[in-house]
Amino acid sequence: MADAALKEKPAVEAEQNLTDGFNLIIDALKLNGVTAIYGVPGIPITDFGRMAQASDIRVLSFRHEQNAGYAAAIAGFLTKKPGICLTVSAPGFLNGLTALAHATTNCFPMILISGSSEREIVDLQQGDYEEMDQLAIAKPLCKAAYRILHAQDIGIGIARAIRAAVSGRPGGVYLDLPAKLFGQVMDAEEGKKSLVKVIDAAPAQIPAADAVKRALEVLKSAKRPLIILGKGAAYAQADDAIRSLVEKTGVPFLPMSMAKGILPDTHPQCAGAARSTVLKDSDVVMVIGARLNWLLSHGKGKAWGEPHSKKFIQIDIEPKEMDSNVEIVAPVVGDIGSCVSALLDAMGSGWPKGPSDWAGAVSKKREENVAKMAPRLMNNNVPMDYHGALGVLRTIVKERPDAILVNEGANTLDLARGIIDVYQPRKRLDVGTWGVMGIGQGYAIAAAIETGKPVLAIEGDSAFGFSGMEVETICRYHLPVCIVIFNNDGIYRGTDVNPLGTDPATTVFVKGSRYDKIIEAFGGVGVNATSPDELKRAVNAAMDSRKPTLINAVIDPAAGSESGRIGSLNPQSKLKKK
Ligand SMILES: Cc1ncc(C[n+]2csc(CCOP(=O)(O)OP(=O)(O)O)c2C)c(N)n1
Ligand SMILES: [Mg+2]
Repeated sequence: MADAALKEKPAVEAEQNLTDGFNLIIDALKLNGVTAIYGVPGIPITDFGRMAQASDIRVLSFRHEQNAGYAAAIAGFLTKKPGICLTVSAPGFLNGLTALAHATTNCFPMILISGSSEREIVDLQQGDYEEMDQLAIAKPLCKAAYRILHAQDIGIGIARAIRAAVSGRPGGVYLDLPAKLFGQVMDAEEGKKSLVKVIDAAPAQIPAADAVKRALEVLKSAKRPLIILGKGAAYAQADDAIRSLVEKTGVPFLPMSMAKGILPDTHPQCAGAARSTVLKDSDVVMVIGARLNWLLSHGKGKAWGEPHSKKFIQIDIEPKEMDSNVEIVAPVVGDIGSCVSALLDAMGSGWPKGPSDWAGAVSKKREENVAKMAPRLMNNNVPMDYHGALGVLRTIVKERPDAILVNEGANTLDLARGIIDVYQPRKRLDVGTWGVMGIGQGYAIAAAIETGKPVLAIEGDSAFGFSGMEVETICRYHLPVCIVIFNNDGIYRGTDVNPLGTDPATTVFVKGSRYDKIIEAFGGVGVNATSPDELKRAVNAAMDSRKPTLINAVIDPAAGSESGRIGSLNPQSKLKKK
């Protein structure tokens, strides 16, 4: 369709004064600072991708749209600008949709741009090529969904999509571009004038002075205060202000997994290794850019030391977040940067450090837990267990704090999150709110593209499989990505047996698989590592060389536990299992 539209162009001299949908979309994206597009080509966006690449936008071609979508989502988190995913109609669009929903759930700004088929035919359901009412399907899964029908609306349409994605609480936006739009022509001068450069796309939202005062009064009254940092705090890029706030208060802080590194996990106030103690025993909790959802046991129950009551202060850009699970006695609504600065200003210079007996008790608990863990991390067992392998990777990350860590799996996720310290903001990227498998290679690719830093992706063998084919993409673009697969022959464990002895058990894979061979097919470096020493050597070599590398880390199939740390979420029946 796009090709046909191109052929319909008028005579050469008239053409010089004309522009078309292809060019206007590219110009609009470039005008708004878009530097990369993640997608999969095909009708009607193949030529668009070629032209975008020729105009010096980086166009990363993936093997599956879901992975391109995850790349765009995490690009949004890393840059505070919407990550762009580009897909073909119906099936490509649907493949990208999981990532769009993931971006929305995780509050990452992203725009899924999808080509679509002829409106007239789709709306009469006459069976067009890849027919689907994509706009209607996307709507419930994103912050906003728009369709552009006319070339003269491209500027405004893209401006709306950008603003919707990044303003307020960020999230996913869908932009529907019917095939015909790309070939539409208009006067070039008029077209240029129709483009919109979005000014102040995510305006600061300043908190009310009363709200700030109330929050500080509650914090001051605390005997056992706690600060929880969520990935919203990492997104805000207000790292210095957050660090000042934490240090000025002297309050122990607990980072959620993607907030690790805003302050280093080794900071004396970090309560990461005393999580259950601080949740249970704190009396006032200041939640910054985190939600009291399942990941924080909804702010209530045994984990929070009930029946003792707690007072919550919450800082969030979204007013509806307040009182969502428990009462918030001091809501502070605004963007994290503005809120934290306002708190710091209102604290002035004579702010008293939080109670020292409490801070002392928390750090004692932390030291105990760290000491308990230490010998397990130094074990040299063969086959490796999670602790032996992660102990080595922990040291490597300590020595290379600017590398970006991508992490997915069950045991591989939960144990790596606890064991590997993070030292800088936005260096740990993981499965997020849904605990979704499949982010691995998409995240790794976008992290390398957007930051230029080396990436260490630690993935369970099951998790890896969801986006494994993108190893070819990593090799094709020569990205500095080192994938370590924790290969325990399956999901959670590789030891399950089907009692009937017919098919393999549902959670196990081919035993002794050599994932390292996969990357060799594409010219990358594959290593089979059976001991912590081998693993260490291989990862260091990969990080030094920046060559695409896949290390098959052989883990004892019996080492993991069901569902990692969240086994209690599995439904149980009173009836005995057959
Ligand atoms: C998209 C998606 N599908 C399925 C799941 C269910 N699930 C949770 S963890 C997991 C895989 C765990 O195995 P692995 O990655 O090998 O980690 P391990 O525990 O073995 O270290 C699966 C399939 C999910 N979280 N997301
Ligand atoms: Mg596994």
